[in-house]
Amino acid sequence: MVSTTAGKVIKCKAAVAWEAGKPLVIEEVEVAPPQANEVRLKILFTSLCHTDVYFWEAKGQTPLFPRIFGHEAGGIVESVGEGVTDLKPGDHVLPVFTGECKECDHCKSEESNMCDLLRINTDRGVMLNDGKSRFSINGEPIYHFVGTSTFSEYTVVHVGCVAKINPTAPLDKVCVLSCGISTGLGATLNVAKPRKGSSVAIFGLGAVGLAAAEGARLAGASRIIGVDLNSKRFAEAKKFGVTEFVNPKDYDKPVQEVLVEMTDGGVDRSVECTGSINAMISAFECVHDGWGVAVLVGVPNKDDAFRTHPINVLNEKTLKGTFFGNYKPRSDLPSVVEMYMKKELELEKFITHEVPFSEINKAFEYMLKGEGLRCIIRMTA
Ligand code: CXF
Ligand code: ZN
Repeated sequence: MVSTTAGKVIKCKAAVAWEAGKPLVIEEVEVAPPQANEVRLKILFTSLCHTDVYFWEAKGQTPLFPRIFGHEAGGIVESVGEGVTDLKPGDHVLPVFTGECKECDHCKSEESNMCDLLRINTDRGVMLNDGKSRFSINGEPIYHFVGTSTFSEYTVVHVGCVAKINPTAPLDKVCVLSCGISTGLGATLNVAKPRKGSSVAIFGLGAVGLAAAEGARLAGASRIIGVDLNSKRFAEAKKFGVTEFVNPKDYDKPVQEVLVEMTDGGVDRSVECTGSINAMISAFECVHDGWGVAVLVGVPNKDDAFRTHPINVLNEKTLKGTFFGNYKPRSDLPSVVEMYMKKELELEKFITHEVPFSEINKAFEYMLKGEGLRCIIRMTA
C-alpha cells in the first residue's frame, strides 16, 4: 500500500493541552513527515492512562506546554522515514511510551526492557533525531509526550517505540495493551511469577492492579487477595479473579500483619500498583519469609523513601520493581495481543467507557472521578 500523503505535511485534528489542568482543545495541527527511523501513524483508537492525567496536571515536574498527550493507542502505519525496514504503510501497530532499539546492552539482555536509547522520558517534548517537534500550528511547535502523542489523528513515533501486531486484532480493544494492562499483567507473569496454587496480594485495584490480578489468575494462583482503601472497588474486582478483599481502614493494625495472619506467615507474592509509599512497604513486609517476592509497579512521589528493617531482607524476602511489566515492546507485545486473540486474556472487562474524539475531555473527567477503568477514545466517526 503506497500512501498518497507520504512525504507531505498532513493537516489533521489533535487535542492540544495549552495549559496545565485546562480542558484539551481540538485544533487543526500540521504533522510533518517522519524523518530517519521514524514512522507516521494514523491513530484509530486511544485510551486514557493515569500518566497522561498526571503530566497534564503538571504535578511535580516542569510543565511543557502546549503539548499533545496520549500514549495508549492502536493505529496503522501511514508512512515510514528513511532506514525503516521492518514496518510498512498499512501495518497495524501499538505505539509504546518506552522503546526497544534492539542494539543497546539492555535490549540485548534477556532480563531488561530498559532500552538506553528509548526508555521513557517524560521531560522530552521533541523527537530524538533533530530535537524538534513534528507538530505545529501556524509554524509554532506543539510538544510531544513520551514519544507517542496519540491524542492526534496522526502522530510521528520513533520506529523503536512501535509494536507491529496481528492485523486481525481489534484495535479498539488491544489499544489498552500499549501501557496499563500490559504493565500489570507483566508485573505478575514476568516478574512476580507466582506458582500454581500460590497466594498473591494485589495492592490497588485500578486498571493496573486488576491486570496484575488477571496475571495471577492466568498463573493459576489459588488465593488472590485485593487490598484497596476504597471498598466500592471490591465488587468489580471479583470479575478479575480476586478471591478475597482487605480494606486497611477496617483494621487497627498495619495491613501487612493482617495479611500475614490470613495466610499463615505471609503471601507468596505481592504486587503494588498504587504508588503510595506506605502500600509499598506493606507489600514488601506482607510476603512470606524464605521465598516471598514483592514487586513494585506504582510510581512514588518525588521525595518518598522506602523504609523497612533489613532483617526482612535477611529473612529472605525479595523486593523487586518493574516498569511496563518487563515487556520489551517490539519483541513481546505481539504475543500479548495473541493471548487476547486466543481468548486467554480478556480485555473487554477493562473497557468501561467509550467517547468520540470530540469528547476527549469526558475521559479526563471519568479518570479524575475514579469512575471506571479504561475509556476508549474513537478518533474517527
Ligand atoms: C509510567 C511508568 C512509570 C513512569 C511514568 C510512566 N508508564 C505509563 O503510564
Ligand atoms: Zn500509561
